[in-house]
Amino acid sequence: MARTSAGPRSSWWRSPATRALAGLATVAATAAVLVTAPGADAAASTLGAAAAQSGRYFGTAIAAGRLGDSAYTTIAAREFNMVTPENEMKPDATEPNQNQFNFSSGDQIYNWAVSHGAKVRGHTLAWHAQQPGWMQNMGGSNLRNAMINHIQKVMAHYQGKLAYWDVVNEAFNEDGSRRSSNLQSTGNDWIEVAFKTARAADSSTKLCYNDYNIDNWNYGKTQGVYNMVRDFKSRGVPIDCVGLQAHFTGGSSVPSNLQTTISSFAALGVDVALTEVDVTNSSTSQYAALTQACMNVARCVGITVWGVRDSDSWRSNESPLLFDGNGNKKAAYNSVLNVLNSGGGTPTTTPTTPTNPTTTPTTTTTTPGGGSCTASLSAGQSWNDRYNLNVSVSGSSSWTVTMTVPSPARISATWNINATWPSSQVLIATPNGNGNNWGVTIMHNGNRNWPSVSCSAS
Ligand code: 9MR
Repeated sequence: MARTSAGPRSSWWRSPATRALAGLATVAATAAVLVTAPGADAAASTLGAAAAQSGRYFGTAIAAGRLGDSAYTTIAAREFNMVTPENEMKPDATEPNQNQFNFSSGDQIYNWAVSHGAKVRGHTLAWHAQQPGWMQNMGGSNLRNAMINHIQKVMAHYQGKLAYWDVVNEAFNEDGSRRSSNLQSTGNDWIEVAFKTARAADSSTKLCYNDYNIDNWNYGKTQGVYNMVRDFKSRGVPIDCVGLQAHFTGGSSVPSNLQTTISSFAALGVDVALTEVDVTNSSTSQYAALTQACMNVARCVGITVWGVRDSDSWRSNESPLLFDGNGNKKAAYNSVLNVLNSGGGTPTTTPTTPTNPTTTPTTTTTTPGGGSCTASLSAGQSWNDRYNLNVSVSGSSSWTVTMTVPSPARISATWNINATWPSSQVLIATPNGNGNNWGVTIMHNGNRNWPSVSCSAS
């Protein structure tokens, strides 16, 4: 962290254009060094310094309870220039009793971070989980007002100090609809109220929406969040950034279209960050791929891993971080460092609309009554127990698709259709007024054969 703590530490804070120019300057300077001083080490040797070369940050989650562990703090201070409190700025920590605030653990982390040259990312103000007991039992206008008061008071305490705030966390279902919660029950506008309250409370910090499983562009939840951000930007609701948690643990892995997701969000005019990264068994190829995906998008501002050593991880049994339990650098550390040192580019394409499925493994067309339609399937994200399929219907806009999954597989979720269920293996889908691209989640229960589909136009 020494390299980035000298002088004004604002490199990752600059505009993309400025950062791009700085990147060119870095290349020029590096070339000059190589000519005049052969053998000089042009590559940065820590994650934070390497990321700073392209104007980005590299961060970690920090737990207050571990700040007394010198092995932990030595690594954290050396490697990272952004810090997210793992639990200490969540509502149950900061407002344990209504309107009585406790910032002791949050401040401990904040003070440790800034004294070691790191910035801080606040996490999180409004969330269905980790609410204090008094809030869990609330609803209606009492809860709405309590949420507003919480945001105002917590942001006032940290006014002017934090680089980013996760204003709202994890508010969507896997199918792209809103997650039901006491906050959602106060009205669908609760998220925009949270962001407007946050902007009024502290205009100096960047306001983020943060969620998991929004890494795969062809996924209902990703599209749900994307549509919300697009809507907010079009209506002037203040939002500055989107955090892709990027937990590639518990059976998920880095999707091949991660860069498309990042660049698509960025094209809406928000910063994008990978905010809680971990990868099962620290796959070097997956760590390199996610780092490269961020580096390839100018507005991907940084990457945060969700803990320092494997033993610090919420999923320590998957050994998903960059340092082992003894604090040694793992192979994945080097793969990330190498990609960071290779420099950042800009995306060649910045898609602004969802990509359509590119493969059509199953297509069936029927033409009753003269109309015709075609249903095309393509694979979406998959996990150990389930997978998603995207469906695109072309031809008539008045269609009925019948999908039959092979027993014992079952369809567990759908998005963007009106659905009826003649049996647990059969889905009948009709348009819900939201276009012709939709999808399903299938629990395969051991049978991974594709479902059959037929399309009927009327
Ligand atoms: O890592 C956090 C763990 O210590 C807590 O017990 C848990 C409780 O909800 O939250 C973990 O952090 C979560 C983060 O705040 C939001 N995204 C998912 C993270 C992992 O569960």
